[in-house]
Amino acid sequence: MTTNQGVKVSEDEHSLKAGSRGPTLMEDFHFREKMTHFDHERIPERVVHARGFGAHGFFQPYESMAEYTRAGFLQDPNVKTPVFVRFSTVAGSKGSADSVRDARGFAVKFYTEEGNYDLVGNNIPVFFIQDAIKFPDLVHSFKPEPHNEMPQASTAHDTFWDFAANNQESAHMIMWTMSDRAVPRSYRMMEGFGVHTFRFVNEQGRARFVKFHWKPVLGVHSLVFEEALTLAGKDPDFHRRDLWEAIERGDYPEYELGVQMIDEEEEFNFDFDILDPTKIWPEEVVPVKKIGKMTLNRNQDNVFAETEQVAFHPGNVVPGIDFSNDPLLQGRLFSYTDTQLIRLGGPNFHELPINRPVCPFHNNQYDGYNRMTINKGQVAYHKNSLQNNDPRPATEEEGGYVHYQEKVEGRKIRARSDSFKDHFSQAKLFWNSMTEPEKMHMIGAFQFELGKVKSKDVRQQVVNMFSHVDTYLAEQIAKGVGVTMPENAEESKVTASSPALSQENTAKWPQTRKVAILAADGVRAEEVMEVMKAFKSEGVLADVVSTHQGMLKSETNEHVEAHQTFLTADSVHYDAVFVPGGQGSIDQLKTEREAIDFLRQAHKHFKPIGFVNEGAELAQSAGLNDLELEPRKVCEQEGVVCITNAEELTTFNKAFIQAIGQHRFWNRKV
Ligand code: HDE
Repeated sequence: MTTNQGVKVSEDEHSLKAGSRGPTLMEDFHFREKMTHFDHERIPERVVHARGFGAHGFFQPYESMAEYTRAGFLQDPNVKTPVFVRFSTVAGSKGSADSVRDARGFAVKFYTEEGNYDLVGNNIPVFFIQDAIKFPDLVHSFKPEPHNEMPQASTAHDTFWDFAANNQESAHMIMWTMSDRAVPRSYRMMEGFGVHTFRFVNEQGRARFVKFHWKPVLGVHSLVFEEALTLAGKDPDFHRRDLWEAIERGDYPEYELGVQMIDEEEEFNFDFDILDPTKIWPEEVVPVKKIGKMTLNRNQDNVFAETEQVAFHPGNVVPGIDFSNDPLLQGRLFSYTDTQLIRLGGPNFHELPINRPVCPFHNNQYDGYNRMTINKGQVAYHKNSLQNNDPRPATEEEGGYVHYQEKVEGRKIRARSDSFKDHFSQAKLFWNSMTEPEKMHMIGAFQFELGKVKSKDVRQQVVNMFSHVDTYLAEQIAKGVGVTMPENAEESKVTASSPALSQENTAKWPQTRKVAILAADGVRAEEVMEVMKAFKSEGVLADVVSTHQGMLKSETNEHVEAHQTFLTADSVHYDAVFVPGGQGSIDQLKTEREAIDFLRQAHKHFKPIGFVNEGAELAQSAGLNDLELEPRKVCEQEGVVCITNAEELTTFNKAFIQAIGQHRFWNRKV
């Protein structure tokens, strides 16, 4: 151990004192240095997206995209580009819970050979507002209210909904934030979207409009809201833990990069404005072309140095990727550097290890707080003769970034295009695309969020607003929050739907799902072992949860290890529950309230449940049978897999693992 000056430290337990019971001495430079550094350990948290977590990985294209873009990292399927991803919530402070209802940030930094490219997206493809000048207002409305700083990490309060009702361009995004998308099961099971329209520009200078998508290989899956609320208390780190552990295990999260492209000539061929960030390009109208895959395969070494100090900026682009005139994007191009200046204390944050490009970089920018580069030489200006005009700009052929020469003309005016004025058609498209259970979740979300709003007038305004989207939805919200439907309410006439918007149409896999095995002394060991073996071969994870940790004694005196207890684990930590047989085990579990609650909750949250032999008796004690007296009635319910004869365990394993892959059984009556 040394001081920051490199002097070896001989003692780090006691400050220097005048006598062992005397006062501390000013000359204790080691104490002063240690304490001063500690006093300055915090930097301002991000004004939005404060709570986040990152991981390293790489991106590899499937094929050359030369026809569409000259971006170097999209040319050669053999080239792997390193990436750093930071996932985040938006509204909460740095110490808030992971599982709250919110949009999630999905920001990717590609360290390309041509410089850093940042795709700073969200898990929702649209945004609340259409013009960046309204961003401070939006954020002030959803952050805790200024007079009492409540509530934390939640839009369930008056000011947010007051903003929504008085800025109705937010309608579409609110539909998404009230949907299951806002309570993801895992960062590994979320889509990502660039949101804005960007441009791809190829070698010949031809441009196309482009939107970016990340599609998780594991599919898109969510928590139920009650689970998210419980997790906020039981495990505020739920999402970061899930990501960290998956990478540690070698279950590397993968996301395919997709692009939607529109030719410049087709810009006006749609019934929405393609520059409007409150609109999607429905995938059924403009297909998503999958062009590559990102794999996250390395956890960060130090969260502060990486997650906290990483500085994203939508303006970090490389040749071949350019901007559009989306007024939200244009404003973001200013905001990100500006915020880093205050957050990271000066203009040299690009020199921090996590932000440094992997290619060489040089220019005439000098000095400033925390300058790390030691620039050499006499000259710091362009053009010069003293240094042979070095560094000099690169030509386009040499890879110099040349902005796309879009022709622009117009009067200076503070206004929004009329083509941005339809706020309800795509909100309705989203509603039409949901399955019944998804719609029910949304109604519940609206009733919860708006139910927390104290102003009846604001609640009424919101119902009036959503009556322009869908009558049934608005009626249900009105009913839940004690206001009335407006007279002459007129819902959107849109009847189309976009199946790609429903999570029910997503990929479904059992891999990396977590199962709780409920057991106690007397459990039938071979059932546990055999099922666990089958889980392992399918990449399903399992913990034995019991009344105590350590070894359980099985029916036949073998040992089964309990990894968790009913105190350390909760059903919300798991995707499924398995109850093996063994009369002794079941008889004991029947008397344990926590075991009963565990099972009841998993059932209520629509999770797959497996019972083997006597295991099903626990369902009876948990009341899963709708007060039916027949214990095996539960086995007829959706997503409940049972077996009576231990001989048939292979059949059980197959059916149960398939059910685990289904994620949830929304049509189960609970
Ligand atoms: Fe951001 N946003 N944003 N944003 N944003 C920030 O930059 C801003 C918007 C997004 O993990 C800030 O470094 C404005 C849309 C992510 O570090 C700030 C507007 C989308 C992250 C900022 C938007 C995003 C941020 C705060 C409206 C989805 C976290 C701290 C014009 C496409 C990045 C920071 C990370 C962070 C400004 C709207 C995504 C203040 C002005 C739309 C993922 O600069």
